[in-house]
Amino acid sequence: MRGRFITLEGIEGAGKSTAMEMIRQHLEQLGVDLIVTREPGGTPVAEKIRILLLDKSNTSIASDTELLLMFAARAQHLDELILPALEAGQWVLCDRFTDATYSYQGGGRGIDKQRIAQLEQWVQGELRPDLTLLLDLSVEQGLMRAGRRGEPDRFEQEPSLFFERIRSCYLERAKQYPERFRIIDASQPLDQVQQQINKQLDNHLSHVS
Ligand code: Z5A
Repeated sequence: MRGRFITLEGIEGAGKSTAMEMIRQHLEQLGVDLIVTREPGGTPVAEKIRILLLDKSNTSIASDTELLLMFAARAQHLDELILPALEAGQWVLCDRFTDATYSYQGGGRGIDKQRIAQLEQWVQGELRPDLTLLLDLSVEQGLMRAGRRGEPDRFEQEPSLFFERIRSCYLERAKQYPERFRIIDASQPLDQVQQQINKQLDNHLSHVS
């Protein structure tokens, strides 16, 4: 049986890295054979593309270049890691996926969503996540948390309006695809965020088995 594909999304400072670890622990305790990965990245070549994308000295990257690099990294990631794992029956937990492209390059940079949809179809075919956990909180709170982490990367240097557009786009997508999106209130203290996430994972598992 094909494995399940779970993605985690949210604006800067939403707590994805923290949540990834909680999810990994919870699923492994339940006996799930799990691979944990991230985008952009996840394979040696895709990680090199990630470095290009996050390097804040690359001030002249055009929006279309950014979009194509995201999908180039994704094509490699799918070919080398995600698809073989799913086909082998493993579950894949991925820190960001194509909803981030719709939200950052579509919502944030203003690229036409139809163009993103064409690339999505080309690179992924019919593959979509089975479950997407969206960590949602205000931009103000997210940027305050992210600010505690030191040097900002190329995206983190953007103004708060950029992240407002990204958050709106994520929330629109959650409305558009209610069958796979679950919104987690990430403004809550960590133990409550963990409870919300575990509840959604248990619910998802109960429908799989
Ligand atoms: N990007 C894109 O544009 N298009 C795409 O298609 C894709 C990506 C796939 C890299 O992503 C960049 O790529 C990203 C979007 C773009 N933009 N940037 N930058 P990334 O996921 O690697 O980068 P990130 O958003 O900065 O994620 P992060 O570093 O993993 O941060 P986070 O997961 O949102 O937060 P965190 O490190 O877990 O938590 C931040 C701080 O808050 C930390 O001190 C925690 O201890 C604290 N925290 C977390 N949760 C809580 C709660 N509940 N209460 C209090 N404090 C908390």
